[in-house]
Amino acid sequence: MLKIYSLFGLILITLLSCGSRQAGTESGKDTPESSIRQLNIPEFNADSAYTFIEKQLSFGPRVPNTQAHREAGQWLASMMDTYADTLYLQQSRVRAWDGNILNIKNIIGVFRPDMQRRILLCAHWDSRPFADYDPDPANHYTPIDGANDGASGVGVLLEIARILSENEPGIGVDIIFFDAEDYGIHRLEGRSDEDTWALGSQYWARNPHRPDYFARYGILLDMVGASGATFKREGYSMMYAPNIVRQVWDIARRLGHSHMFLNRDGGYIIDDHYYINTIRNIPTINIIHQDESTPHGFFPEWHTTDDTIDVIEISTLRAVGETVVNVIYSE
Ligand code: AHN
Ligand code: ZN
Repeated sequence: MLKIYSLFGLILITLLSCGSRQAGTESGKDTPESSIRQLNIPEFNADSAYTFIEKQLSFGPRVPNTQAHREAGQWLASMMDTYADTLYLQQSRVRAWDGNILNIKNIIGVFRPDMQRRILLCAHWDSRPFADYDPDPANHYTPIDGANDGASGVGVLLEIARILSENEPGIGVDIIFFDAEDYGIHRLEGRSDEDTWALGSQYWARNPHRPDYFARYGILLDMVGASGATFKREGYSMMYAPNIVRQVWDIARRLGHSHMFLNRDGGYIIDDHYYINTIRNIPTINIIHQDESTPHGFFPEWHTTDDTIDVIEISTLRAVGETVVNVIYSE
């Protein structure tokens, strides 16, 4: 049924693009090749992405081993199940830095499993158990909503999953929502143990959903929804996947988003993409909001109780979503 629907969509797109080419000829206009191709790129609905963020927040902070986390995980899996051709749920237990054993669930949607050529898109779906950068010390062990830090990337990717279900891509696409990215060591522990972060992606990188899994490249979205967001060329992305950074930033520029996708080098961030690069050898970039004016280098509300829906701006979601959709449908 899904295949028939996709084929119908393809025919419809072909008819539409023929129609517009004729219109251009009739009016005597010389329609450039690029704008004909542009017509075939589906529209990213940023309002829909915003609604997906609100829904994630409605469960409460998505901290591993809590009821809100279980319920949010079930909802995300059911959404992915309606959009993807194949759903994989990867459940495991991992040991966190504080000794807690976390029940984690990576949620994986596969689009066009028939295709050998694939790309990987990912974000983390958990939220941080402690607001350790909150200006009020009373909040330093309070879980956060993670509207931008977590939910924004997932919201954009759920909207992209919806688009993929209605517009068959020319390449296989895998969307992974990683768990337990943000359970990293508390700031007040006074030591930086980098492997305490990104536990879900570390698990997946060592145990991919298919043993022989490979993708040509990957894109991680982290903190992609705040007002005034700026995305610099992140260090490990440039180390492992410089051509992908250039390709994505170039598409963003052509779409008019150069005020967000800056041609400047940012810092090196240990994040889910680090383990995909180093353990699975899939060149993967991180589109992540970096801000030099804050003490930690991220958006001002990072790891505070103020990372709520109020920090989210539709135009940021649109810029990132449009860019990734264009990357997918240019393949
Ligand atoms: C480190 O602070 C080592 N990594 C930050 C990765 C992160 C946290 N992304 C979102 N929250
Ligand atoms: Zn975080």
